Amino acid sequence: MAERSSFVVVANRLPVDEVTTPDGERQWRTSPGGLVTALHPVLTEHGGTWIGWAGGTGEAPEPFELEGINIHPVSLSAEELERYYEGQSNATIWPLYHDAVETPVYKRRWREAYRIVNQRFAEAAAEVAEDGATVWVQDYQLQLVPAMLRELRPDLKIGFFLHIPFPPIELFMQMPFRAEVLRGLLGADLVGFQQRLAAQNFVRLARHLLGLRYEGQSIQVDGRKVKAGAFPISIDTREMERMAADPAVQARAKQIRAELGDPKTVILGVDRLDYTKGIELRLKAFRELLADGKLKVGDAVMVQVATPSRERVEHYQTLRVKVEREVGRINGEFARVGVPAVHYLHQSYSRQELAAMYVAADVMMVTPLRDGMNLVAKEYVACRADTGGALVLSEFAGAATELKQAFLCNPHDPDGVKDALLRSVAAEPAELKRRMRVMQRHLRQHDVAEWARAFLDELATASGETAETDEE
Ligand code: ADQ
Repeated sequence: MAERSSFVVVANRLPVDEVTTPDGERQWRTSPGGLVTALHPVLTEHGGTWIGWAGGTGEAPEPFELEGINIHPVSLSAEELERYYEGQSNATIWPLYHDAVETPVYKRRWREAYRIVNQRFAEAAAEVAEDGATVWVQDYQLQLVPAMLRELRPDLKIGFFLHIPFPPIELFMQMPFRAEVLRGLLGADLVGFQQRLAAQNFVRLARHLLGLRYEGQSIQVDGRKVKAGAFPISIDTREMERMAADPAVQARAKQIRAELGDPKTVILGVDRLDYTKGIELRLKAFRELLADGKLKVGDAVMVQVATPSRERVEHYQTLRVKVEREVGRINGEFARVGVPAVHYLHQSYSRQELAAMYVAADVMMVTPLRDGMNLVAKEYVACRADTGGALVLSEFAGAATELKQAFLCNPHDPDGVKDALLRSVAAEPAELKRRMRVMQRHLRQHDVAEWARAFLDELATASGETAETDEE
């Protein structure tokens, strides 16, 4: 019998990795990440449980406790991994919710697997939640869970947070099982989004698709009130600042610059290798500036970290080929022996190494075509306590709503991207300092702990039942 908890987090992935110790023993470790950092205090205070997939297929490991958190693994078969995760989550919902920048693929068998797996997560939550517990469901892989869980356990307070954008009505309406997904989300008492516009898309959709009434951000459904709201996620700002100030990280940053040949301008990109991140367009902008003679190899160097991601999904395989072709083309045309124009790193790094790269970079390019938030942009700003460095940021990243002092650009306009990059390269140190300071102040106030607190406070006050049952 699993431990029962008054606070339960339900997310596709558990915040743990299985590692092999030097003496060959298999052990669980918490994996570093903003969500676990933010929720750790709440989870340990309440003897909380985290429900999720542990990685790997077949039978799930038994529940266990790690650093004060009850870990409750959920199983996925190889077929479910392919259909629920790679298929429905990452080849249907992910592209659709990101403005269909890649064509979403719709398959009946993927939807069926998504339902089955969502039901399994809901049942796990129903099993571990105490009477009247708070359950916080995370992200696009689990949108049916709130309603499934409410059906099993009407006594619970259920929150849902979507980490990715929520599309406008016209796009959402493409999805074959659209009403089921919307009803799934409406099972929650509070549905949180990164952006105010996303919350608006959601309430309008509820009226358009299901004829539900709303007032402000509050939807009337089955005699209940469902609140929608914007809760922009953030980072552990202090921790990031501390890491960047660490003498070992500072020394490593100097070493990185030296290894790059001490160029005038180091331009950095750090992204999961994902078609939403605008990696190709950034490379193209850099190539055109080299071709125009506005930037010179040796003076300027680009480092693109592209973290391996979703490698079995076709969209991602095609993207990798395109990005690697573009890197090859740029180096082929512009590099000299021993002086590449672009350093391309298809690898994962430790938090420290990433911080050293941020410290080493003069310009950070974050140019997604669409992004829920984009934490890389916030991490870069937090790492630049020296107030050097410039952030070039797409208007289509959620982060642009907050980081207004970045060099903002429209990623669909190549000339606009080139212009923002050139302006950031040419900016005076005093101007960069002024911009950085304002953004840093913002991130100190709005860190990930504040994000979690704001959501959970709002959920605690969500009233649930209402007297009216006035659906149209
Ligand atoms: P992601 O699309 O994964 O997140 P992002 O917010 O940038 O995008 O987060 C990526 C994280 O991975 C960052 O913390 C970054 O430091 C880390 N990372 C990237 N490359 C790495 C590498 N090579 N090695 C080690 N770490 C690396 C989704 C949404 C975003 C939203 C977040 C959180 O798509 O819009 O901001 O969730 O809600």
